[in-house]
Amino acid sequence: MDTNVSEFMKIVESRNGNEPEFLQAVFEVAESIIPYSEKHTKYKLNKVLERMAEPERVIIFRVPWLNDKGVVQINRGFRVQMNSAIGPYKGGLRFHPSVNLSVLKFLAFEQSLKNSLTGLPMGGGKGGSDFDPKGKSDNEVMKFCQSFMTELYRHVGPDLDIPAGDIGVGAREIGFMFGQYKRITGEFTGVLTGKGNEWGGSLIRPEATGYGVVYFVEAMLKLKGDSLVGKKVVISGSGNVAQYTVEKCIEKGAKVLTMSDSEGYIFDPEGIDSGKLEYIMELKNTLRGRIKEYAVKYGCEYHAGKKPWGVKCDVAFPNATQNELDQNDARILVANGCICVAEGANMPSTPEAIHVFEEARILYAPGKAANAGGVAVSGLEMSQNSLRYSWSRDKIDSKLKLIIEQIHQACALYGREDNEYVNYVKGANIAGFVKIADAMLAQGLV
Ligand code: NDP
Ligand code: 2IT
Repeated sequence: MDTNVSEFMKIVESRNGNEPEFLQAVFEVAESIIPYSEKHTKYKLNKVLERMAEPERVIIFRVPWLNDKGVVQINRGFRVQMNSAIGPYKGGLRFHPSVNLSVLKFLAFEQSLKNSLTGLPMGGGKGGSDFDPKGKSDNEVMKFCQSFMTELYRHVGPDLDIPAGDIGVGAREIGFMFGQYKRITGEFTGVLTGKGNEWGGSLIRPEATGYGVVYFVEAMLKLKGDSLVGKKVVISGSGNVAQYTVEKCIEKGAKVLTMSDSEGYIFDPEGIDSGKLEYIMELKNTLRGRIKEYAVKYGCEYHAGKKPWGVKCDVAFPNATQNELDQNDARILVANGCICVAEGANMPSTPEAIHVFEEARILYAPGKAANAGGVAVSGLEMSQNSLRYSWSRDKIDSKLKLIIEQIHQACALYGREDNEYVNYVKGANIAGFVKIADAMLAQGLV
């Protein structure tokens, strides 16, 4: 390891020793930024990366609520306000039993760089709770969301901090939280994104992350004179991001072979078509069922407790969660001829897996670049709320496509290592960093 990087990491580790996910995210960025700061010494002298690795503010709070049996439940709520150099804090809320400070700090750190890459004026934040919406009634989810917002409302606002969805937080949860915010403050404002279309939401926001990751892959393949037509695609997850990745892949002429959830994956050698996708959307979003039910309905393979990375493919989309694709999975993908990996999820590939992709020189797009479409359309939702107006589907989709293409160009600019190879990790980290760093330098020590 570069000695400057290890010196830097020693300091970060001494302050955050018990936060493995956060340290992993910071290390991945430090590997790109420390060598860059050695050449651009204003960043080094002013300790910009050290400052970025310390959240501006962390809020942790109790969330008490009553379940349907009248039994008292206690969860922990969080909001990490990471960086506001280029705009108000912006980023999703995650409701999942695995949520803790380390996970949310890694997500908020990544979010700051991702939001910078979009070119929109958004700082970085992330929040959530260890609450598990799975198996809860709508009434229980509403009670939890109301209690959560009863504390969170004092820390957020349309010019201060604008949360959105993430794992376990979709249209239903955003609705309940928006209603409670409005009731407490008496204001109808754009305090959350991912709202319903009838009450201030943006068209294309549900689709944006999935569509965006496919647009990013198209841009990478185009640089190689290739396209998605006829490509075999393997996808993990079956939530919001996975569903709209499938939809766009089908539209682009690719064949989607797998989807998964935390219990296993389905392998459909015929390909998931739009009719089957409609069934998955109903199954996951309305019935809140499990992906194995797809295998029963369509008579295909289901692999319990397994991940889909052993299925031979051209393009892989890890779209479920962090560290879901390890070194061994990466080796199998490469050995099976995979030419492109694009992360719909945040940090799904372990550092060792990333090194396998880099050594094999396949196309590899890190989450902060590839999945920025979701927060980009959240930014467009904020603009529409400020204008008190709403734009058409086509207008937003073309803005989304343009933003993704610009992120791809910025990655190619900073990440080109020779004529043939673009290191998208380095490109995304430096392009995201420079804009925030310059704003921090301009604003002084705050
Ligand atoms: P959803 O809650 O809609 O779906 C999550 C999916 O991932 C489900 O299929 C879920 O399976 C699976 N999953 C969750 N946790 C685990 C786990 N520990 N192990 C295996 N599978 C798991 O979330 P999203 O689709 O919104 O988010 C997916 C990823 O995309 C996350 O990393 C998120 O941070 C990232 N992302 C989301 C954006 C958005 O706009 N929503 C934007 C950018 C990135 P199960 O149902 O069994 O839990
Ligand atoms: O990880 C992410 O970019 C998101 N969950 C979306 C954040 C947002 O504010 O739309």
